[in-house]
Amino acid sequence: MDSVSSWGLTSLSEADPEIHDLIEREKRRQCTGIELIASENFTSFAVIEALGSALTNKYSEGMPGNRYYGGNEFIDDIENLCASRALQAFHLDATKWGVNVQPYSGSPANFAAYTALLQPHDRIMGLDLPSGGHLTHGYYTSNGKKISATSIYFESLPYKVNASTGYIDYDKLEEKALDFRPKLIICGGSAYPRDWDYARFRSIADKCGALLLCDMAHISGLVAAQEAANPFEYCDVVTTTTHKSLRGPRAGMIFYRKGPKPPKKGQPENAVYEFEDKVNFSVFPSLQGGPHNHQIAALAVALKQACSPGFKAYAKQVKANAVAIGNYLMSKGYKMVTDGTENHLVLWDLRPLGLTGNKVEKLCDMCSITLNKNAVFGDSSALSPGGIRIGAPAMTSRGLLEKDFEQIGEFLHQAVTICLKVQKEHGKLLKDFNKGLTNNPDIENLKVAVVKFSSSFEMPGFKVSEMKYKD
Ligand code: DSN
Repeated sequence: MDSVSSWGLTSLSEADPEIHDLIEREKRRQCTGIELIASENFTSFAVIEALGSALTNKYSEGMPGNRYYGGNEFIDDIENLCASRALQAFHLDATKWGVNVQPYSGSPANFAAYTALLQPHDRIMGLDLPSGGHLTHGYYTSNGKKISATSIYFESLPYKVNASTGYIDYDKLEEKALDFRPKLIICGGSAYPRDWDYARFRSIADKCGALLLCDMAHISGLVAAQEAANPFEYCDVVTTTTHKSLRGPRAGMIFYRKGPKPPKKGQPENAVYEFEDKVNFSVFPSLQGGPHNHQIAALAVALKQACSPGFKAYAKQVKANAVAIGNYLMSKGYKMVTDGTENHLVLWDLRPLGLTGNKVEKLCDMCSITLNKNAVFGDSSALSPGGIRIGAPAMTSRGLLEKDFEQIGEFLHQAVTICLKVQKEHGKLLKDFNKGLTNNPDIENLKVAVVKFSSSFEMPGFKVSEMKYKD
């Protein structure tokens, strides 16, 4: 065998220069670009340090104090600390709420929650993907192709946004729910720029005897900072990823009610919530194996940070920045879905310009602006969505304020202007449009301006001075 020091103690740059180099290139991309993907963020050095720790070595199936392997005394402490910080970060009373911090990420958390709450083929209703919902809320295509396992194993009927306002059509949801009688209603989405009327969801769920689950993944940082309506007030179960506006590692959590149920007609006296065992059993052994303890420790770190006054100020600024960029773009005459935002993102409807999300995403990528094409309600083709989604969490983590987001709005205005010019000169077909992108001086000039702008801001998570590629 090789000596331990030769295989086990060499640095990444020595052990695997290829991967090290690619990581360094990615770090440069992150520092020099403008990151606007609404589900992304830049986490802290402390979180990254915990992620890259010896905790990755340990197996610990089961729950703290009740594991299938030995050697878990510190792992138990870490998981218990993480869970108690999770309750604290979301202002929850430990006698009324519990949390499982083992889900690997958001989609596994959602499937575990459904497995805990539902039987195969039970009915679910979530916001349709083209309306801003998420795949794991029961997505299938309009021609019936079941895309998400949540529509393969459960019977799903989506609700939608109102086509002219872009807001959730609560009246239609109620009408559909009363006919369909779902066992579970899911609120929360991935591209919805408005807050959620949880009281209305609860009332609809109660009318049809459904449980109410909120997937707060996108807005969990805002919820923790009390900068968004509180889903815990009305929902039975709340799931989340932890790497979006919460700014933690990639992981997931499932919160569930516990303790006595409030008295209700037709319910036995002293009834208690029975989610705890079901959720824990569903995460392990039903769906997952060993928890990712490095993620759980990193999440504990992020949750500690989320309890700080600085995080509250951050969440406020995320919202202010999203409003600032939305207003700037609307002042240029562009159409934002719902005419603005109440959270961390804006959804830009490009259809009035005759552009597609694909084209704008591609051109922005070439200018070091990272965002994603996104369906806008009423799109005729799912393959060619008519909008782009713009999120504020990541760049706000780099310290940007409203005026900086107005500058980003100006860059986007320039990008769209170039797109229109290329389309006019080369044609609408993607293959013709693409020809106009190569060696295009407008794109090159915009990229230079974007890189100069972005490089002037601080970067959390790693030291720019230690990067291999600095420009
Ligand atoms: N991929 C995430 C998003 O972009 O919204 C959701 O899982």
